[in-house]
Amino acid sequence: MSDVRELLKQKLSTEDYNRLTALENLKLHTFVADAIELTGADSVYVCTDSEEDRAYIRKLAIEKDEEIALNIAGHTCHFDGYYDQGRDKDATKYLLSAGSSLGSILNSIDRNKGIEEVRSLLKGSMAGRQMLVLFFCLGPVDSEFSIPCVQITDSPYVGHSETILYRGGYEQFKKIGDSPDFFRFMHSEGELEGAVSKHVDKRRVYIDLEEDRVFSVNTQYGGNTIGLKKLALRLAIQKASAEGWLAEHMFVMGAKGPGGRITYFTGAFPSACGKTSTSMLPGQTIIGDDIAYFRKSDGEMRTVNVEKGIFGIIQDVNAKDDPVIYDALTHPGEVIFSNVLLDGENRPHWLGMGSELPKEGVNHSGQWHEGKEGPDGKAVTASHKNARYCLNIADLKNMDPRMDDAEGVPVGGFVYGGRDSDTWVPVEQAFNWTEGIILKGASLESETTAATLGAEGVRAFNLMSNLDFLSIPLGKYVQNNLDFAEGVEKAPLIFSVNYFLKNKNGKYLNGMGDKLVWILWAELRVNGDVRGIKTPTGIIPRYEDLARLFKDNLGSDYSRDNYVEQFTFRIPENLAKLDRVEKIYREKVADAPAILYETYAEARKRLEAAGEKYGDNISPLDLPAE
Ligand code: SPV
Ligand code: MN
Repeated sequence: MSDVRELLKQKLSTEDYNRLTALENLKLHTFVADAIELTGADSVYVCTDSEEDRAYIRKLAIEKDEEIALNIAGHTCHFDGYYDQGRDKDATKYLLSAGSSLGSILNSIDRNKGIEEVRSLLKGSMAGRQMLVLFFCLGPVDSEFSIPCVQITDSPYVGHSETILYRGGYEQFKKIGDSPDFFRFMHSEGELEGAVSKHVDKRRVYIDLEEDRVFSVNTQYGGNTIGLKKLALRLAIQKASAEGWLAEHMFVMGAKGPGGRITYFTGAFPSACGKTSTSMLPGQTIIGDDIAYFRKSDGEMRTVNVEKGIFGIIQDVNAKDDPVIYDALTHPGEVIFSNVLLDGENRPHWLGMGSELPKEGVNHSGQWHEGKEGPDGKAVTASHKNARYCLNIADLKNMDPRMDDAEGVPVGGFVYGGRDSDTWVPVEQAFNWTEGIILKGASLESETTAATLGAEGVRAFNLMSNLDFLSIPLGKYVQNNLDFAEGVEKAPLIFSVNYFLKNKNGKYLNGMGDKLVWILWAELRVNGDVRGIKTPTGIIPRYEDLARLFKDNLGSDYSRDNYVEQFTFRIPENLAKLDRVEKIYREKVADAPAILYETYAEARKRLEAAGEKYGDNISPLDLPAE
């Protein structure tokens, strides 16, 4: 104890020392002292929840050229390196001790070897730099959901992003006293070239499940560095599994029903598949767009947004399709843009923003002009496909008033969706919780996107859209989801949605705005207001209910032909999908629960019987009423 205090006293200014030791937590002090010794930081800044401290981090980000001030007050732009534009799945690994295993799908490395490797990369990485120590809280503060976190980083951009994305946690740390129950994140961007990480080939994100801590080095991209985001989700999934709650890659939004009724939905979509825009549907309210925790209390399933801000994909955000975000991105307020195109007057531009793009400017590749090729010989688009914005949900006009409710909000429905060009209908309700978790969530597939490094457009299995973040064996995770409805009086209904369905000629069958109607139909279902039509795998809407919802909410006439084309049930594609996912479970998920195979077998029987009766493609008009 005295050694740790001694080192902190030597390295910290009196003020920073007093701030840190006002939190009387030995595990915390030891973590900071170890980081100082390891990284060789010159000085340490201990950030409290005060506005002055946040302002200091913002200023530092600009002074260090990690952010550029833009021409609207409060707006800045950050660039990540050319090869550092998404989550690096290959370099992200769990540190596992001999004898423990997470199954063959999850990426891991021997714990001792991994710690040694990542610590050697972190060694001396902050020489000549100031180390930032920041405190946050996952979930609302002073709540059963709260998880206090400490982030160490040498990147003011990472620190700044976190002050936007997470609730302050310095005061929360005062309340936990000497408790060891918090998450720790240590990040260094490593050696820089200009203002970007130089050695991305030595990028590492190592997750230590035994110690609830994560090391990240030689990278700046948010998904690899912002500890409280996907790094904490991995720790939270393990913690939730041990404690009997759920941590999910889900938005939380309020859908408005008749008479001003609000029904809360949570939804899981792989990155860049419409998750944020669903959480922001026009006329509805948002609680969160990315990560939700779930707990049960008094027979009710309740949820909170783990975050308080959005780190969203900017491509295709425009005044017509995403008016609420577009408004926030074009008015004064705190916004960090990343990997967009800046023109000569420091104005941000991005693909799909609804206006013509400049022919030249500065982007993640440096000076850019139309037709430019990157160092890898690939055409460089004006903005990167995974370019993002980071802002406070409180700055959006549609924030739900219960955003910070320490008790969470009751969950009416779960929604699972992916990029699926040929199988699922636009919306379908599962027959019950078990079928929903297995046939919808656990069977989710999606075509890959620019949110992760690597090839795009490849159909990939991604259960609950949470595969990238699972830190427990897959079968156990599915079982936890199945069990979670136990003791809940009215289990949420489970829906699948598909915004990406195409016809046989490759044309999208739906407009971007149609998702509002699917969610409002789900809202009516949760409240028992409309009847439906039975398919082999669930319940789909009747034409007349959709026609009314399209008219009332989008002012459009929804034709019966469109309905029939969109909701024609495709038997061979649905069977092929079951074959694909079942094969993955059989070959790669040793602990898959038996009920999963039983449910697949039942669904297959129903699909085959329907195929025999009606043929391969079944018009919804031929299917029986519920
Ligand atoms: C996602 O990719 O799912 C995101 C952004 O929400 S990241 O922080 O990269 O995970
Ligand atoms: Mn996400």
